[in-house]
Amino acid sequence: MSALPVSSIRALADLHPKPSNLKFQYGTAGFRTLGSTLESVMFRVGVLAGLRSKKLDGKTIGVMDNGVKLVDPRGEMLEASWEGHATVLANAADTDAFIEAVENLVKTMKIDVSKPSRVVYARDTRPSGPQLIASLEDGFQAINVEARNAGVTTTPILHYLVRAINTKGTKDAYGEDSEEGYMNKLSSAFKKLIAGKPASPPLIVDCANGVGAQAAAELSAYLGETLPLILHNTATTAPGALNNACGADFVKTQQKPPPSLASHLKPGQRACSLDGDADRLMYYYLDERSQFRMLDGDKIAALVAAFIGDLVKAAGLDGQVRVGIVQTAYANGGSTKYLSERLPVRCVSTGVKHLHHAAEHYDIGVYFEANGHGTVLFSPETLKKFAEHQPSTPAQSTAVNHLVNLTQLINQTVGDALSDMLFVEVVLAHKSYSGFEWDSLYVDLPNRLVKVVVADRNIFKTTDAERRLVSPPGLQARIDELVGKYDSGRAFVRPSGTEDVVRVYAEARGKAQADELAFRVAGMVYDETGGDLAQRPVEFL
Ligand code: 16G
Repeated sequence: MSALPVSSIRALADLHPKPSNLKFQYGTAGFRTLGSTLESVMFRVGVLAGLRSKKLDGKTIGVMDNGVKLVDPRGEMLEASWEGHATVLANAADTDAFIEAVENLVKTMKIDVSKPSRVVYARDTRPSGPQLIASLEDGFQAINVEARNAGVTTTPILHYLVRAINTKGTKDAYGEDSEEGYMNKLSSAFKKLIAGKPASPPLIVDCANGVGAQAAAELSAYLGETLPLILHNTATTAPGALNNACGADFVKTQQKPPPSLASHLKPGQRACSLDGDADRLMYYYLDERSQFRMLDGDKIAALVAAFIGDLVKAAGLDGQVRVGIVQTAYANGGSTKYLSERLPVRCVSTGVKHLHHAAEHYDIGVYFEANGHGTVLFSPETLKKFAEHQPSTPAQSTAVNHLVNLTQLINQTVGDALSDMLFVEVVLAHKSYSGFEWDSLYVDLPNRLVKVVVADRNIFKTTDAERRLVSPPGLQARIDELVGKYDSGRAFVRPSGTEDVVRVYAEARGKAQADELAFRVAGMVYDETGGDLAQRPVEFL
């Protein structure tokens, strides 16, 4: 077993010292902090990615600079146990401490450092990208990683690439390992799925001034006339434009379209917003009275899950292929009711990794967060069933073909706004739905999300997929008592995984009641932390 190249690690680590006043944490979506403070983290992630690859016998690992995320060989998010290792490495105070942490990791994880290590990495369009990538590349160099630069691309495309690289030439080959391969795979599946359907009117796509703009433009060229896309907010190089008054998060939290679309959106026309890194999707339209109607992750789940369920039945696979849904506590009660009357539904903690893992337990697992992040997973056995199924009628044969094409259309590695957008368009075309019919599948309960700035969010501990508090003691009972007074009332409190705040969600039969419930619970949360009522720092999302 050869040894760690300590002197090379030392020389390069010295170039990327950790700022002494900062503490980093590999959280729900990687390391998230300002790009300007991430240089040392990038370097260390480069080393860590190399070690992870060595541990997995030279399989290719992905690294995305955006939030700094690692991607495991099947294109999934980094295995949870390694999040802790990432945090330890990132927080080592100086070069000596870092080398010691690396040596510890190698020892405890029994990593054979003589194994090869391979990484594919990409960045988004933010100006901090090139400098961060240079630090990452130093990390690769420090332990001799065979690194492939995938350039500027979206997070979901990087996830796709990782899986494509690792499955190349095997029976599980996922697609050609290039951005063109991704575009080809999605667009050709889309064309097969909508063959014979009337042409769709153009779709407005708000690209959040992020990297999705580039990918959407490329995809649009592959789709041609089959789906005319009108791209907006494509200013990827304008400083400060990313997600500013546009993008999926803006639409979801403000419950209105980006102001930049105001003069373009006509009543009835479909529009959607990607988020900055193109892993979340929100649809919306203006009704005949020009009222904004939002079709969020819950509505997407309802639309696509029912479609898949119907195809499975039509294919004659009912009873053999189990379709299930995974949501979080943020799913609107209206959607949960609608879905659970049709299919099994599970609720898990917030964060894609929780949804993804739960979805793997179904033959076909549909998962979406209300915020528009989600996808569909087909188990390997299900793919085999599709391949071996002997349809007894032409209708069954068509349905199986559609299912197979869906497995090609859907990015099964992670939520992918562009892939999800194509999927939605397929279902709308098959059902001849406009936004209105889609929206009418169920009615959302009015809801309100509030965030509370507290002294220490760590005193808030939850159970039951974050739906109930176990700490601070007694608070949940008081919330329950209050919620009981509201018609269709529901509320929960959880500490954010990405910000130093506690979030309060409430829903009720009427809008005023949902607002009131959210504020009263937020007040309880704030009082609990011993705040001054007069200066209660409650902000709205
Ligand atoms: C991250 C998660 C997202 C989750 C959000 C919750 C991933 C890739 N992203 O953005 O799924 O909804 O955090 O944020 O896992 P919060 O904990 O601050 O409410």
